[in-house]
Amino acid sequence: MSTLSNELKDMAMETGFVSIGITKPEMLRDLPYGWVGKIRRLNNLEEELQTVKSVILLAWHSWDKTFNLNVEPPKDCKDESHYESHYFSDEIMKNKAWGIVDFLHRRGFDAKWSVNIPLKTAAVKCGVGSQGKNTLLISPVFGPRIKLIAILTDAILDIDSPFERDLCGDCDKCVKVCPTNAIEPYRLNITHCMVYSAECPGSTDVPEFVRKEEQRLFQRPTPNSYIECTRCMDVCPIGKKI
Ligand code: B12
Repeated sequence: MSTLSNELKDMAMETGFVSIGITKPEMLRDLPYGWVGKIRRLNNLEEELQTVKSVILLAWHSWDKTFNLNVEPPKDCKDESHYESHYFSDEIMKNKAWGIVDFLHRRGFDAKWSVNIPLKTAAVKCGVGSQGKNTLLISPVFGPRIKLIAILTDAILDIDSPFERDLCGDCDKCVKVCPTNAIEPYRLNITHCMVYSAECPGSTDVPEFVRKEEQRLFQRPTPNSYIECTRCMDVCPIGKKI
């Protein structure tokens, strides 16, 4: 393995990431780019970094529920330029990823962190884990209780093999635990997921019963914040003791 690939992997582990995989853009050509519901547009790699030659996928162990805290702008905020929202685990990961991006910049490479590419499918291609019945990326060590971020760079790095195994087997705990029955094995009915309901408060594609369950079940520590539902993550037996 090249010294740079090794150095990056060591650095990522020291920074606090728990799993790192690397792949090249050709492996990610047929990923689900485009709009996911009305929430997010997933960009292709070149839209994120035109010179991209390698993709580094980093997983961070999100061991506490509060990492799923979402802080929204005040409801009466009309000024677009002050319109900010923050998702706690994204903020932590971006900070951690900056160190690695900076290291690549100092070596003369182009590099950028991104949460705008399809991270779960990319993580499978990088060998980090499999997509489970809850559609989340399941690490063999930490289960789905990980968050993902990518670093795109023009450095040419050694690539890892894709993850080939299915880790779920006969287990269907995540399918059964969802209060709104949003999960079929390996497929999510997005508009039935309470997280979608919370993230799209004005959207008309969310059924009334889903809105009601979201209002009833979501924890709201302050008027402008809520903790996203993680039932289909929490129930997964893989890696639960860690
Ligand atoms: C949009 C989005 C949402 C939407 C839609 C979720 C979805 N499943 O698409 C909503 C708001 C509902 C949502 C909810 C949640 N999200 Co979200 N979300 C995303 C985002 C931005 C894109 C996801 C995506 O690619 N969707 C596109 C669809 C097409 O992808 P897909 O689910 O992989 O669909 C494939 C499979 O279903 C598969 N498939 C379909 N049928 C079949 C059949 C078989 C047999 C097989 C094998 C496969 C298969 O093919 C589809 C196409 O490839 C990512 C961040 C990112 N940039 O990737 C975070 C992300 C996926 N979310 C994350 C999390 C943690 C959550 C929540 C737990 C909420 C929370 N606390 O954050 C819930 C979990 C709900 C769930 N079970 O998915 C994490 C997941 C970490 C992990 N371990 O995987 C991510 C990666 C964010 C991050 N930075 O870490 N999310």
